Amino acid sequence: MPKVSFIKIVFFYPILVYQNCMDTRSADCYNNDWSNKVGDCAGNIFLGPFTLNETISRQFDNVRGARFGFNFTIAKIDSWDPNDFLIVFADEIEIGKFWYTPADGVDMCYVQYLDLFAEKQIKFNFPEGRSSMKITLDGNFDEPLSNEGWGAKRFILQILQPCVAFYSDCNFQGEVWTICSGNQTNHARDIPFEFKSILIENGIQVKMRDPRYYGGQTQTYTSSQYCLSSYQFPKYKQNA
Ligand SMILES: [Ca+2]
Ligand SMILES: [Ca+2]
Ligand SMILES: [Ca+2]
Repeated sequence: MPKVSFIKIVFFYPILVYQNCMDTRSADCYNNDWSNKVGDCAGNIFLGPFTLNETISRQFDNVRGARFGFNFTIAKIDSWDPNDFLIVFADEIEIGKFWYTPADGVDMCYVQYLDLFAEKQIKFNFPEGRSSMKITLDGNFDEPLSNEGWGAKRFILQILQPCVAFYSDCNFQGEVWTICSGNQTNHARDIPFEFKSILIENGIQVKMRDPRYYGGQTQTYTSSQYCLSSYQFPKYKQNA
């Protein structure tokens, strides 16, 4: 057995984190985390309508990535105004802003003003040090629901550039050290502390070996490790 230590991570991506309310009348559109308000536009259900400065949001925990994709279908109900928009946030970061013109849409439902469903695909970078995000849809209309409203459905969250997070304490606590797809060669040379827990998304393999641990055998982890007994690399050497 060669006397080397290494960490090697095999990333498979994109990783699907979440999808919800995908079909015309999906049962999971009802009473989910975004909103318990469900509208129906000519048989197509959606979350909403919401208006003025109402928001809907959902918290995602234990997600690690440097880059994400968020897709959803926006519904614009009963508006032909040029000054109304919807902003999408990931935590405090604005990741999308959507405006429509008075000519967008056709009247399909509710009162006689224009309605529209449109798919949106957002790709965005996210700070590597975070392990959760709150996605918020913030609708900006200046008139009440009797006049206009926003809705949304077909939510998909994917990790486009996944990361693995190593922690100095059990249960993902303490200091954090991150390796992301695309940067592992640079980062794996300087391991800063003993690992007590590792956050690993589905589909990622983390391989570690050190002559002093587990008889020098390679350990392969394919799911999160909540409390490792001990794994402190003295120094990194390139995989032999
Ligand atoms: Ca209006
Ligand atoms: Ca309408
Ligand atoms: Ca308006």
